[in-house]
Amino acid sequence: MIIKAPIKLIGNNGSPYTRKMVALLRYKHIPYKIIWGEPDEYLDRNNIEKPKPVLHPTFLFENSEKKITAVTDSTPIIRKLESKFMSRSTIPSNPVLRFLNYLLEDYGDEWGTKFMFHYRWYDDKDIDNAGTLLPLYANSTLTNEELSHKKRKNSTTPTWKGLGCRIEQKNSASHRPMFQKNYKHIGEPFH
Ligand SMILES: N[C@@H](CCC(=O)N[C@@H](CS)C(=O)NCC(=O)O)C(=O)O
Repeated sequence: MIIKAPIKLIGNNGSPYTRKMVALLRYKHIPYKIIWGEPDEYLDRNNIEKPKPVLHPTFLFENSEKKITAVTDSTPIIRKLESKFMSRSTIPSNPVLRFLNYLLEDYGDEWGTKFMFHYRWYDDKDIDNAGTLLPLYANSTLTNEELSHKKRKNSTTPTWKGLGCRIEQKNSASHRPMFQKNYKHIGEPFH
């Protein structure tokens, strides 16, 4: 994999992982070019083989034959970027701190987002808000029909199944107390 600046990625402003990676690129002063939109649609339009699964953000690197390769999953991508762009490191050199850093990152990635997605997709007013904002973040020139179609798709498709927070939870509210309790619990140290 050839990693060279400017780093190209496709993402959405409402995606926490996109925000995480843009923050990292900015912190490390790595030049980047972000394509705001749906990675799926961009890859189709440009005949680029899709990673499995396609996620926000999707990075576009080159392989050894200079072919564009779409790559996802922020944690290993951060480690790849660190090996190429060493200044302003985000990975502690001390092995104990490095482990804690990895643990916190993994907790944030795998669990912090569960609360966020739960609150985003649980109540009708939140579904309506996120269902409207997310497609418009990706493309602010959508027609009303296109926006309605995307909103319908968002509120009926269990998009978040890989993240353990599905739209069907609306019908089975069993996880809600756990999300609320844990959300308050992790917020406590910051109050
Ligand atoms: N482990 C991945 C997770 C990325 C992820 O789940 N992104 C969400 C949006 S924030 C996503 O693309 N979900 C599926 C979808 O939108 O279709 C990472 O760290 O990059």
